[in-house]
Amino acid sequence: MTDVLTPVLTANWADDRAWTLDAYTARGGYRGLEKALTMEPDAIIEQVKDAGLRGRGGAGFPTGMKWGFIPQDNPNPKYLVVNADESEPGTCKDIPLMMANPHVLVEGVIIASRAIRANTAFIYVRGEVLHVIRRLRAAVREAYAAGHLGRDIHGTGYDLDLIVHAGAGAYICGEETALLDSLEGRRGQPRLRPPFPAVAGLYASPTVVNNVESVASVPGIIAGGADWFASMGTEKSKGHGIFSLSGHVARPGQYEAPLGITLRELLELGGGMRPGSELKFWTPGGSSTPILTAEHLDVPLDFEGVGAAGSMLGTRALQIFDQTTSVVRCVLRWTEFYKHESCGKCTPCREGTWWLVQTLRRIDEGQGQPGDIELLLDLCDNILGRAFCALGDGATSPITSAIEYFREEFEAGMTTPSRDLFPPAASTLF
Ligand code: L3W
Repeated sequence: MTDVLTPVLTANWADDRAWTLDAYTARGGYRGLEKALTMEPDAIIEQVKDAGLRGRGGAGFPTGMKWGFIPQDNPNPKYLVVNADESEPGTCKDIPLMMANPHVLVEGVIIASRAIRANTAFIYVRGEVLHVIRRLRAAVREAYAAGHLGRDIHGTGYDLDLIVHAGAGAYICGEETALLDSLEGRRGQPRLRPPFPAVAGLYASPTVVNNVESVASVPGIIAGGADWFASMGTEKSKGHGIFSLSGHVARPGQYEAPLGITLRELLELGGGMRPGSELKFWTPGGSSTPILTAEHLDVPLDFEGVGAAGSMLGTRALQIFDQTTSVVRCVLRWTEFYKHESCGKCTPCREGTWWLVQTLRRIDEGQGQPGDIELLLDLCDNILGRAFCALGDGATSPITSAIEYFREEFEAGMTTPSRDLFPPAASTLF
């Protein structure tokens, strides 16, 4: 596996006013669109399939295949919806990408919309990130003024309107069907799948929902070719991806690298652990993915490699924790988040996350009761696969994996508060 960075989406982040149309175009931006406008929509889909692009929002579903599911014989309008509701704990790639390089997303939206024959597209952004919303809207205005959006784009007869929609700040709205409910003006709660959005999505019409980074990867594929994209990464996990290093590392930040790079290699690029810090545990893709430990430093960070290690690549949000961190307290914090964000639609998630917090809290306070570890595992077992959407499953991942690797810390919580074992003052994170 190569150890070099592959800056594509991040290449211009340090440029002067990188977010403007002029700066983006000066670096070759909108060349992919120029090419895509000369291609048949199906040829665009084929190129994305050939590139092997897989969804960058967590699940890794093949992007071109998803576009190919859009039934073109359905008389309803087709829609593209970009999921920009980034909120998985530790995940911080889409927001900096949209701030620094909004036009690569806008360009990707136009190409993807043309491929699926949509005339209306939406970017659904977290309501809290006002600065991102303003920046995206400014980029969209510039794109309209340049003729990249609107009626008869560059004389091709293709029309596209792009709307930047602000959500109201709920983690559940990052779940694709809850997002669609919210976009329709209702309270965001997940819908039963199937039907998948590709068949019946926004306003019951065929809809592609893609993550920001997935869509932003498309201009490069069209301009550079499927072979160029597929030359990076591994056999089944192709291309470049943004890896977000946070926590006890010397230089936290975004590192764009081929899929399949390892945490060991990324840590080298990020200056290693902080002085005095030793790696204790980490998440490969945000808190919904089972934690891993120092044993897993050489696991290839691709969908297959992380899966074989018992976790998920997820959003490549690598949260790094050292020996001063209480795994119990950390898992409690995450579980409080899931309890707070549970939409309440299904009982296993709504009630289960509440019980998980109660149980974890007493272990954290050194007041755990005999059988509490088994109780936690039983609660997780009753949520996993029984919740309405992935939020419930995700909430169990840090708990079951933390018990697998650090059971003794949970056992210690029968008598000793984790603040005594891991004094908060000793940690730079909590
Ligand atoms: C048509 C079929 N479409 C699947 C589509 C489906 C969706 C995509 C993936 O959860 C994960 C979750 C989080 N016909 C289809 C089909 N599709 N079969 O493919 O679907 P799925 O169900 O595998 O996953 P999901 O519901 O999209 C995403 C995990 O990602 N995650 C969350 C990250 C959070 C963020 C954020 O804050 N931005 O991304 C991190 O690990 O737990 O497991 O489009 O419609 N037969």
